[in-house]
Amino acid sequence: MKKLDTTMYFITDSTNYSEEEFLRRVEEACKGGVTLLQLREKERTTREYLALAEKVHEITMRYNIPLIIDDRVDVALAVNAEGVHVGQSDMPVKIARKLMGDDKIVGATAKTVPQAIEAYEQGADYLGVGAIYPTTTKVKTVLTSVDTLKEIVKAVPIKVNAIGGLNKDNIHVLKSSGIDGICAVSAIMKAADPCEAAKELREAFDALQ
Ligand code: TZP
Ligand code: MG
Repeated sequence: MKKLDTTMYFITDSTNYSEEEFLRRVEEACKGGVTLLQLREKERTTREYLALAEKVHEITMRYNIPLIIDDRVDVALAVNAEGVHVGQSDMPVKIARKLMGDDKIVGATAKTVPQAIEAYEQGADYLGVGAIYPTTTKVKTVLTSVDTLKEIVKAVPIKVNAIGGLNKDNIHVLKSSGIDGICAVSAIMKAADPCEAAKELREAFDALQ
């Protein structure tokens, strides 16, 4: 059975960290109650992505947290990660699903209801919807309104997470949106204490339910 709990979805960004510090932060976040972790690397060569993915997977497996690889089905398969996440310019969900098989997690980015329905119909297990707020993380994205997020939640039967600029002090706008969880990069990655930050974010999300 596929284990999929998207409640506290931590997406990593190794920019500006030594590998040692990056891995330490990843492990601290794992201790703080992250339920799903995505390795997201935009600048690395395939070989570097692979090497880092292996190291991150060693950590996530110890904490029983599924590892999702951003963009790269080949890297996900090579390290036997638990899943892959594809955006609108990446491998289509249908092909990612075919390559990954039914036992793996396939997640997709959706910014509109039609994109959400298409991703669901092609076999996505969850959707990341946003950006809800402007973000400082390097990403090509536009803002998605909370109203659109709510429409997406109603339109598809799979898990839906909000993403983009989210932190413990601003997620109240997501109350009653029906989402399954939140995705965060900076709020955890750049925190003085990533373990505490993950815990606090999770508590703030749980308090909305
Ligand atoms: N997709 C939409 S916003 C975003 C991605 C990958 C980045 C979210 O990063 P942060 O730091 O949590 O705003
Ligand atoms: Mg992508």
